[in-house]
Amino acid sequence: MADYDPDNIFAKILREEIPCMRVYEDDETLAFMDIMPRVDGHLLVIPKTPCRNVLDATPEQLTAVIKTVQKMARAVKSAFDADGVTIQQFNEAAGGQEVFHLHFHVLPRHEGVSMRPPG
Ligand code: D5M
Repeated sequence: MADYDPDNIFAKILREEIPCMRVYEDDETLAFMDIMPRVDGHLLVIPKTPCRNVLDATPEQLTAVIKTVQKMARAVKSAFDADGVTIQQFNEAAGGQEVFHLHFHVLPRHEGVSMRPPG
């Protein structure tokens, strides 16, 4: 298992070294808007403590993050009057992960509307 890089982008966001559009935080987690949104309202949820991905996460980190994911999923479904919500999560480069701090994508979805391509 690769190490946690304390200089990854989300660690810098947590240290407020780079800005983000914060939508929610509590003692253990932070939610902010994705800088490359694949649908309107696309946000990310991360733990405040170092964690590379699900493969490295403690039960406490997973519990805290999934509780915030559920809160955010309900919030964006209501705020964007969505028909559903996609929750995505990637682990390691081969699994599609690009930023190596645990994060879940929360995407409000509307019937018949596709996600925009990445990038
Ligand atoms: O993709 C990482 C996700 O993180 C991708 O959707 C873009 C997003 N991203 C990258 N940098 C930022 C900043 N600075 N703010 C907000 N969102 C960001 P994944 O493949 O899940 O690792």
